[in-house]
Amino acid sequence: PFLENVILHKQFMNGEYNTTFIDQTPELFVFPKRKDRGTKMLTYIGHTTINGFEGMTKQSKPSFSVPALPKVNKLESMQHGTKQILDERGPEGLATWLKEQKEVLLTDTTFRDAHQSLLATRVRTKDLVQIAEPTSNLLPNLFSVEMWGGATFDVAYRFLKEDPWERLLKLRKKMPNILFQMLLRASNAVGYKNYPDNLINEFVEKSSSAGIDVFRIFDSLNWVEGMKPAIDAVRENNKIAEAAICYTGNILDASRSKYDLAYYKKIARELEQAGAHILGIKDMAGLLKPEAAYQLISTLKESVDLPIHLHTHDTSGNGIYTYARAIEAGVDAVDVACGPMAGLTSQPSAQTLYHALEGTARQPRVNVDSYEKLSHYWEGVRDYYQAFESGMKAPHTEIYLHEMPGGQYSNLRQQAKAVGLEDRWNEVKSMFRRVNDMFGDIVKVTPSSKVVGDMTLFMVQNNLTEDDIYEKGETINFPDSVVELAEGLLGQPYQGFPQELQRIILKGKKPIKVRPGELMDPINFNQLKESLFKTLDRQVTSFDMIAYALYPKVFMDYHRFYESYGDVSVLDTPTFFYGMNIGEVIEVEIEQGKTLIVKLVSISEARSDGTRVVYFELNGQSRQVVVKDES
Ligand code: 3PY
Ligand code: ZN
Repeated sequence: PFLENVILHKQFMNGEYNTTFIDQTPELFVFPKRKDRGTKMLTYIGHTTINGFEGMTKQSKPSFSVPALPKVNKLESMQHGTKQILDERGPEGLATWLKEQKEVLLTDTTFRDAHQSLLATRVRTKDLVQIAEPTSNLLPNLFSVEMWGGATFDVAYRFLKEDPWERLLKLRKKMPNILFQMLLRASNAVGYKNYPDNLINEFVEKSSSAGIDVFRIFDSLNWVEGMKPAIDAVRENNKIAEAAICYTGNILDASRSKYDLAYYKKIARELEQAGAHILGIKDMAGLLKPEAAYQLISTLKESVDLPIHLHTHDTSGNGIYTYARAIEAGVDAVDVACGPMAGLTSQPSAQTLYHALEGTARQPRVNVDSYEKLSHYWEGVRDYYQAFESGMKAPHTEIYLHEMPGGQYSNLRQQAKAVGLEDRWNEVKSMFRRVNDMFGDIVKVTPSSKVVGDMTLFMVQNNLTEDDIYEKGETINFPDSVVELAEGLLGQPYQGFPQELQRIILKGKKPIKVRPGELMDPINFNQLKESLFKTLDRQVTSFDMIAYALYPKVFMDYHRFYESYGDVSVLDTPTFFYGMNIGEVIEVEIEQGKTLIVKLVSISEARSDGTRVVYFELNGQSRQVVVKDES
């Protein structure tokens, strides 16, 4: 507990300490009393009931209907799928198999990008695990299930207070027949900056052994050099390297020639050379128009020998038509989501695509009735997360102007609101595009999209025009992420960063030209293990070490939360977000076969110290916890 106090201390975390820090910081010697599992859980429920869930407007728990789980056969009778093909034939064999299929194959993104793009990535492991076995049973012909990576890793620790590795392990057990796919931001892993190469290797190795089969690897600047370490790591682990090109601009617009067909063809060939098993086209903002999809896929099919996997977002409402044209051009697989989790900023609907392709030779070989059964479940689950809906109600064609990625739209809107720019949202959108042009028409996807977003808010908030930047730039302190991009710390943008702007932003600092990973010291995992062991006061897993190395503060906050409240992933989602209503009874399975019955009996008035006493019954016994009322 002492070391924990040290490492968690604000001054220590900010690096503001010297040799007198311990002597002059008495609170380091105050150790919290350890609480039992039941008390921790009741404290969480009490806290959430009184204070609400962080970042959500407090309200009493609405009544939700229980999401309908389809009745399906047992795990033993599950039909073999792509996972078995990979196990038998290896990644090259699997890629060959994919190319041989007449029907278009489907990746279902419901467990990852769909909720990342519609519900701020908030879907919890509990709601995924419940539907995992039915999904595996009902959809054995899927190419893959995208269920990890992107923002899910960070959000799990940061907001959901659960361990993403556990999500992976639990789902893998329940879904043994379908390939598991994740989104890997190449050298940025599942974070927002470049990491040392040995951390990328360790991440890929551990996620492979925990259950990931297909790694969709992309670089936020389409810089192939930055993708090579991740591609190599995936190949070394005998898994499938799906190297993706992020689709940017509009190949149909002759006046916008930076990202033309020749550009995509060249990168595709480089990725094939670099060892990709599958070529991914990642249309993260939904900019790929139907005719462009036809031309792009036709060209790439002629240019490389790899199967091609297309990902889009349905923001404009054109998603199905885009897929239909890509399928005509011979695309091998496309990404869809289960109906109630599809459309708008998410992927196009699986069922809609199925019906759209009726009468064609390439209609996917999935059972559409099965998809409808799963839909009943997802309709119910989506209600749980209504507080995280973006508010977008209709197809949004303005995407073709501002080009914000699907997952960023609602996020940036929230950020804008947080800094008082809610009423200037239209201005923010057009500034986003202006910043894109100032940055030389840049690929925008995490994390480069975040940099464009940071610069956009910075300019709108400070009422800066593009001219102001060039005229007064010397006196402006730009956001850190903008400086890092200009410095080359996210890699090299195609055709370079505009020099004049780079000079203004860097103020004399020299940009780097090499891969940032080459300049970083490798992580010393032995040392990290030792120091984490002392801090956490428990066995340290490789999973903990990777998470800490990726984002130390987020991981330590999660650890501290866990110490106070225990494992909250066992709670049902309404209770997790809203707490309980007086008189309500819930069941909580804290481990297999061990269920607690919790009743919220009453809550006292706030006392003079600002705390309230929350009275529960736990398995029929009276229990009370004290909670600070933060209102
Ligand atoms: C992510 O990196 O999380 C994305 O989904 C990018 O599109
Ligand atoms: Zn996406």
